[in-house]
Amino acid sequence: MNNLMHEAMRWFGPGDSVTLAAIRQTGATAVFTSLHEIPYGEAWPAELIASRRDGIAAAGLTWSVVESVPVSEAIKTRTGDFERHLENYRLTLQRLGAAGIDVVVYNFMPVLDWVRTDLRHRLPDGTEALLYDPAKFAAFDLFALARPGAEAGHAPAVRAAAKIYWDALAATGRDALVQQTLDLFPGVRLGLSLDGLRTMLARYAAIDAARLRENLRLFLAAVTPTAEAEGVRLAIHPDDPPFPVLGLPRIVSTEADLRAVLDLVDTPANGLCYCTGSLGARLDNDLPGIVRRLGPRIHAVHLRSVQHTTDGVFYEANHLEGSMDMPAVVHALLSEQASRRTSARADWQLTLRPDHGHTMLDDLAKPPPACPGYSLIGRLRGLAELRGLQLGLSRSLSY
Ligand code: DNO
Repeated sequence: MNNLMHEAMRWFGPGDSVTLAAIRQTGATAVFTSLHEIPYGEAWPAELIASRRDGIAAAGLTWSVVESVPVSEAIKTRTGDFERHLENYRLTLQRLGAAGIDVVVYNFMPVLDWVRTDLRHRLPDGTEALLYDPAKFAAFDLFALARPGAEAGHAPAVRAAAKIYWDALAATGRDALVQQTLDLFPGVRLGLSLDGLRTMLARYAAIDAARLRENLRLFLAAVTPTAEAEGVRLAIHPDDPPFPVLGLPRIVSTEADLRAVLDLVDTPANGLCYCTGSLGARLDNDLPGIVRRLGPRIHAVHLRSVQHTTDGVFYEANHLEGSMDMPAVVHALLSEQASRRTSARADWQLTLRPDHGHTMLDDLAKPPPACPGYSLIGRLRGLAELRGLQLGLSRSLSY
């Protein structure tokens, strides 16, 4: 029986230097994409959804997962235009459902999506990886942003290392660190300045984790009935990295957090994007165990590994290497999928995508990809390895 998970690649839309034709050649059958051109908070026009879907189909691929319909800062903070944005979110879900696109990824990370400090960390094999160094991030926080109260967020040893690093950096190095940190918003460049970031952070002054979770509950209560009515499943993406940054609360970092999110509105339409790269940046997350325990609510899958080194540093490893056990994760996902199939669930089929990949081979000489981590060849390597892993496991386990 062929019970493999479907394979997808992320695609950043018509402006992505990685074309649909190239994605087709990787053997993926689907894409995860978004209408990146629509500003956060606005409703997605039905015609644009349909024409993007049809363009993808014309390339021989399926738009199976929307990544993402972003949740605006107004909704996360329940300020300003949030009611209009909620109405627009419902409209977008309705239109996606009507267009037959039924999984929607989103995240509830305040202000920043993911954070890294090095976008071109050279590994011994000559490839380049994304890396997070807490000392460099602390230098950004303490000395560039000069955020009041920043000291409390970094351990003394990290603060000391941050000072040494910052003092040794020339002005150009400092500018580069600041620019890169501000720019790291996947899919969109918000063009933020340090002052712009300070203003955004200020909106969270009165929002702690409990309050943010309540805002998430109110968001879910407002949109899941529409999702359910339209046959759309929502999939929250975990925090990346899975711990508080810049004094902002993070509420989707651990298994207990994931369970709490599912309990906020206890319906299958309220589900998870299971991202091993994000969750794996905490060594205390039991990745295969999360699939075994929360599997039925997983609606989208991102597979990637991180390698932890010393002092809280981690970098993105090859997909089957690093600090996590990818075979155990794929095994758990295949079992989850098999049990869905035998229970005749309509949504039994999972779709995975390799998340990020190293910059390697010819891609090293090309302009940077649409989004750091998303050059083609490294992801192709990841996908090919994951394909072999799934096929081998599914044959030997007779799934
Ligand atoms: C990074 C991605 C995230 C993800 C968003 C979902 O590569 O996994 O940017 O798309 O957090 O909203």
